[in-house]
Amino acid sequence: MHDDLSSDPAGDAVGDAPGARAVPWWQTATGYQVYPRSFCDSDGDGIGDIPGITSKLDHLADLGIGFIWLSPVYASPMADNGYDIADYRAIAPEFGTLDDFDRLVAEAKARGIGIVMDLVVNHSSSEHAWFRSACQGRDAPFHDYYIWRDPAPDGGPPDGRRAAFGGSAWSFVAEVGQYYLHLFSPAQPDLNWQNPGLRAEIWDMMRWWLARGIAGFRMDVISLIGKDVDGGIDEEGPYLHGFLQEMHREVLAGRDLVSIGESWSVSPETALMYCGRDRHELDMVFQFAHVKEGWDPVHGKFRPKPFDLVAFKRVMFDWQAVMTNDGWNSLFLTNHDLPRQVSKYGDDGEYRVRSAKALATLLHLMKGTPFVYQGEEIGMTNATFTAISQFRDLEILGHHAESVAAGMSEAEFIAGANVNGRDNTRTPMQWTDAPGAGFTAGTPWIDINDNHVRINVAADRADPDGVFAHYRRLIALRREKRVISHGALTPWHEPHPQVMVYTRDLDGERVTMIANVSGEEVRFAPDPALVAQGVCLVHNVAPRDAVTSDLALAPWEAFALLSRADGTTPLAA
Ligand code: TEU
Repeated sequence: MHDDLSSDPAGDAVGDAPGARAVPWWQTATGYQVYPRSFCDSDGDGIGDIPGITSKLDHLADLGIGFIWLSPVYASPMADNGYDIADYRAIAPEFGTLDDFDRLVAEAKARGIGIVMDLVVNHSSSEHAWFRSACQGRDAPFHDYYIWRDPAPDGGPPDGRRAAFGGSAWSFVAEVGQYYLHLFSPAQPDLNWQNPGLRAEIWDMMRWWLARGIAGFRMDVISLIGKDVDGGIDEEGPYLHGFLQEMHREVLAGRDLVSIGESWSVSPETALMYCGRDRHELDMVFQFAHVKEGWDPVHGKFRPKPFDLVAFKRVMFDWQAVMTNDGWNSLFLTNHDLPRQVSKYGDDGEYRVRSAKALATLLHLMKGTPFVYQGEEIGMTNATFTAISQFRDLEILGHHAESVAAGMSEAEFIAGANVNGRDNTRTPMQWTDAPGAGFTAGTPWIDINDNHVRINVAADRADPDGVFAHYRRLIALRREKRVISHGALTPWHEPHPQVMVYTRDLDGERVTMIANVSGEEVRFAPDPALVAQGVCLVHNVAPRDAVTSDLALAPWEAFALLSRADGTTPLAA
């Protein structure tokens, strides 16, 4: 949290450089998201598990990350791969045991890596004991832990709310004679945050995980918890910030941890309400404005829009501007709900390696905490499924039925799912070129990408110019150079349709980042104020020791130059 100035996710304080202002550890650390089902299967059942994660910690320690965001590992019927929790204090048997979890925390800590748990508390699973009880009748002990409303006069749902994964957001329970609210799927009933007993249970559960030594929480769809059901406001409702402040008082305050809220509705106007210094709520939010730029405004994600660099820059730079003096940005292009970034924003063909590095460079040198999604560090690509039977995601399957019923062709839907669908990042991690990709000795729960014979951790790490080596460099730069973690960001050449440019300045040092975000060579004349001599910090084509007034940028070329503010070479880089 902001008020804690210690500096190590694993809990053993590491001092800052003498004279430097102490900063929270998560401001110089890079996060890494593990999607347990698809990371590493230690027992051959085709499903990744916790011992599998522990066995790969050296890979992550070599990468240099500071913490793992662990997608849910709790007991769950897995309707939404664990984002439907049946018991908040138990581990799903297919993922392992609490002992396995404690071992993961300890082994990670020994490598300076913290474990950040996914907190999914807008809703539980319909198999949670609370919900089973709640369905027994209006007087049942946990009935009020969920959101119930009477049928409309015609017996139908109380209102027209649609669920994120298709269909009405209300389902009827005959024993109760009422509908319950589920903003995602019927298997994910929304919890009633108005009930103080429910909130107390959640605070207690969070403290229970913190006592096991975790480093913080990523909070699933947290901007939905303050909803005003009858007022029809779900996102960023009137109770949201009161609940987050209560959470801070009850659980987060005074502890050395990181808190990251997921919000699909947060805007530059509301961002500081979550993570402003004086708010005492969260450390940062995941925002999705740049993601939604890639969706059709009417038909949504399954009818993708071509990438528009100018719009992308506008979103990213707006968010940088809002957090100039307060709050903190999260930086990511992908996660388990999004396509692979090299396929979505880069070129997963001829320039796969180079464009993967360019995207990493332009993202990781901004101000904020970067997140790497498993496989991104070797440039893994989207899946290319050809039949609906290959998909596993309930969002894709739910919308398939609705879209086809609304007249979209099967082929168009599958093409859209291959561009923007959630299964793209859920195909198994590609460790080796072996059958099973080093992920499993059994039959994987979802098809492995055929390109694992070429694209895999063993091959990429054996290459000194591989994607992994580039990420490793970027992650080390953030830890080591204060101008990268904390320097002020200035955007340049915002209307340029192919090139992204920004500078970072701190204490007389300047980093200039220039990236050609296209597969063509670009002749580019930087603003005279950018012309400088310097030391190349990172590059993906050839080192450069200057920004000249006339640059010929190779396709997807990206580099960063460290200079003094007056444009001369620093004495020591
Ligand atoms: O995602 C929130 C969310 O809103 C997404 O489901 C989003 O709507 C979709 O991906 C884009 O169309 C979180 C989790 O990250 C996701 O995996 C869960 O399915 C969801 O919450 C429900 O818990």
